[in-house]
Amino acid sequence: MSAITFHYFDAYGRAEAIRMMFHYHGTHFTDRRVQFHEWPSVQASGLCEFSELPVLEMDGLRLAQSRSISRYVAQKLGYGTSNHYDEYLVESICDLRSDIVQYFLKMLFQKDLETYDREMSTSMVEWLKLIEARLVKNNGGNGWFVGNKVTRADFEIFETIYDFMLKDDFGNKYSHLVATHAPKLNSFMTRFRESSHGLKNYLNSRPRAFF
Ligand SMILES: N[C@@H](CCC(=O)N[C@@H](CS)C(=O)NCC(=O)O)C(=O)O
Repeated sequence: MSAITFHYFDAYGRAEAIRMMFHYHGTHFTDRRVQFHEWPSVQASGLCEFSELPVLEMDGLRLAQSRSISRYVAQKLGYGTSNHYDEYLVESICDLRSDIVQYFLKMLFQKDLETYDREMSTSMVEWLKLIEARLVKNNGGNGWFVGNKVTRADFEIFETIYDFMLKDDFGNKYSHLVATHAPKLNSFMTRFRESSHGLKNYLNSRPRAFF
C-alpha cells in the first residue's frame, strides 16, 4: 500500500470513525490535522474536490465525502460485507448514526450543554434502545452488528456512543444511561475497544477534541 494521508480539521467530527478504522487495523497513515488558520490556503490549494474536508489520499487516489471515504476504507481493510442484505444492515445502522450525529452536533457547536444534557437522557435513550434492539438481532447481541466479523457499522456506532457519551470529558455522566438502557451495547463497547491494541492505544493517546 502506498502512503496514506487523511486530511481533516483537528476535531473528531466526520473523521474519527475513519481514523479508528486505520488504528484498529494497524495501518499506518498520516493524520493531517488542518488548523483553522491554514484552512484558506488548503482550500485554495485544490486538495478538496468539493471544497470541504475530509479528504483521503490513498492508493494514488484522492477521495472526498466522509461516508464514501468510510465505505472505501472499510472495503480496503476487510471491514466490508459479502452480500446485499448485510450491506443493507450496515448502511441502515450507519444512516441511523448520521441522524443521531446531526441531532447532537448542533448542540455541541452552539455549546448548548444544558440541552445536550437533557436530550441525552431523553432522545438518546430512545436511540440507545433502538440500537440495542438491532444489535440483539445478530448473535443475541454478543458479537458484532452484522454477521460474524467487524464491519463499518461497528466502527460508526462505537465512535458515536464513545464520543457523544463515554469519552473522558463527560466523566461518568452518561455511562449509566448506556449500561441501564442498552446493556448489550454497553458490553459491545468494551468488547470492541478490547479487540484491537491499535484502537486501545489510539483512544489512550489521541489529541483531545470537543467534538
Ligand atoms: N458531506 C461532506 C460534508 C463535509 C463538511 O461539511 N466538511 C466541513 C467540516 S466537518 C468543512 O470542510 N467545512 C469547512 C468549510 O466548508 O469551509 C462529508 O461528509 O464529507
